[in-house]
Amino acid sequence: MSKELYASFYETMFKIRTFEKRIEEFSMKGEIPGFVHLYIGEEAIAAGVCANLTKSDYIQSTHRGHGHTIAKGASVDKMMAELFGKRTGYCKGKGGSMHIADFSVGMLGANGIVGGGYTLATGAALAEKIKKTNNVSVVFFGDGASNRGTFHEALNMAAVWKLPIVFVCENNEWASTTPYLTTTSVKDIADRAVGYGIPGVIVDGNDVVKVYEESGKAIERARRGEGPSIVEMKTYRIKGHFVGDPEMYRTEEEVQKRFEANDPIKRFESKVISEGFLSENEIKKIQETVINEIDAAVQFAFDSPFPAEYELYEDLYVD
Ligand SMILES: Cc1ncc(C[n+]2csc(CCOP(=O)(O)OP(=O)(O)O)c2C)c(N)n1
Repeated sequence: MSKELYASFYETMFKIRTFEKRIEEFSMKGEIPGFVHLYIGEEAIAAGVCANLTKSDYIQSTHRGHGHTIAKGASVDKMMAELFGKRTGYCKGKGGSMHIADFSVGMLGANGIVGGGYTLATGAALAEKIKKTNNVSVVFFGDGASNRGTFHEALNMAAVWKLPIVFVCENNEWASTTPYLTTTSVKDIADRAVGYGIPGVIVDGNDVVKVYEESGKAIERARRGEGPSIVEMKTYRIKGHFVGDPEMYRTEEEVQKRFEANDPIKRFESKVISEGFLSENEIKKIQETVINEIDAAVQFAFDSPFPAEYELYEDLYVD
């Protein structure tokens, strides 16, 4: 563990948080079209996992994908423009929050289909195995998504062929309005690994260092050709399922209590200060740089044009 690594964890988590807060603000004002699912409170997972990856490794994301995309190194300018529906965005403003991809940094895509990512990520891992690279593929998924059939199909194939893939579960205890224990057969989703003869580990998903270390072991195992693992990150969904969710199914007190006890950024901040890795001043500097970067992204989105009407049917098919 080095000062640089700790600073980069902090920067990534703070960038995700700042991005999400701006998106929430504009979405509430009705300036962002379409559904938006926020990653606030889960930043340590994307930051810790992606710190183990290079640009030639792949990730496959979910409907709650902004954090993964930022942590993998995508442009916040193009993300912001996409969310605002502008022509300079990743999908020329025609895809929105759940369709952002950037192959240049190994980000294969967010996915509006719950459980839609497993088989794509498994395919990417198979391709890397056939090409004999040592790249790995990581698929993020929620507790709700672990009950889809695609989860089990992809796990079985990845285990049988020892593919270089890691299944990272973000167990935030909620699948939309449903508490996961009412719909999931096991308390720990990592236990499902036993059925496929692969390792399954449970990690405090709000501790970025633990996330980094434990996902790192699974990623290195996959890189060595020893096959897939499930890494279950225990976390909690702080915001509504989507921006605007009335959240009739839980109390504000419950959410506040969980956030105060477990905010991954606050926890990491106290750790790095008390252990002497970063000073308060250094943290402030990181915050200022990040806020400027996100402000510039918002400005970029504001200044960019909407796509023209004639572009509506473009980019639907390849030649
Ligand atoms: C196949 C499919 N079924 C249902 C939905 C509607 N839906 C969107 S998100 C969601 C809940 C997903 O929960 P989870 O996988 O735990 O992820 P989280 O939202 O908690 O990050 C549902 C049911 C969908 N998008 N796709």
